[in-house]
Amino acid sequence: MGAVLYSFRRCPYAMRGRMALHASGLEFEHREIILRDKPASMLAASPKGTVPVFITKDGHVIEESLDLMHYALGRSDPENWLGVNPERTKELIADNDGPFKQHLDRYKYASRYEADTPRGAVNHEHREAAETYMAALDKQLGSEPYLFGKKQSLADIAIFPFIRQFSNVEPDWWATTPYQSLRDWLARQLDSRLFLAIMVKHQLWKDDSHETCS
Ligand SMILES: N[C@@H](CCC(=O)N[C@@H](CS)C(=O)NCC(=O)O)C(=O)O
Repeated sequence: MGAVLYSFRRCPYAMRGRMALHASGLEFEHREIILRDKPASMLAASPKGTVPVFITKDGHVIEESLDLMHYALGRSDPENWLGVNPERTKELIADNDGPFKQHLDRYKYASRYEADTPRGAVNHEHREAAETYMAALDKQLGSEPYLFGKKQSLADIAIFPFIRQFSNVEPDWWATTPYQSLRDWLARQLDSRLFLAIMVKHQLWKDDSHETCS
């Protein structure tokens, strides 16, 4: 069997994995899933039930998006994304995946975290708390197009899908924020050929419709 990726189109973790796979040129079969109905074959490979899940052609299971990025780029990294400022990259991604993501979830899905909060409500305290990270990224960008200067690297790719999610909660508010460099950076990434390529729509994967008779 060839390599397989289980993915969900709108998941920011899956997006970063797909971008690294795309950049590396590795071949794999894309299996699109929905989170409320995960295929048994995915759960058999990775019982923790999150996407992305990548199964290499040797049957090795990669179930963390950052591991997948490192795996793919470790195979082939034509633009040298891994070589750029690895220490600072690690810090920026840790801030994203840790405190920023916590605030993002609590801002966007307030009802999941607070009793008596209507579905669809947002929490502006968490939006405000998340802004510390926006300000840090904006400062990191300065007047450069990417986080580490003129060249895109792992940090940009790993982080922007989450900023996209944040910016989409209240787009009118986002448009008024003072983080001009960050807003330009996000717009640049969303417009990129790489992002458009990994956002193409796939048919939903169903285990049973692919079973063969024997
Ligand atoms: N640490 C994981 C997190 C992946 C993750 O949480 N993905 C979400 C979707 S964006 C998921 O699959 N959640 C499971 C669910 O909602 O059932 C990674 O980096 O790959």
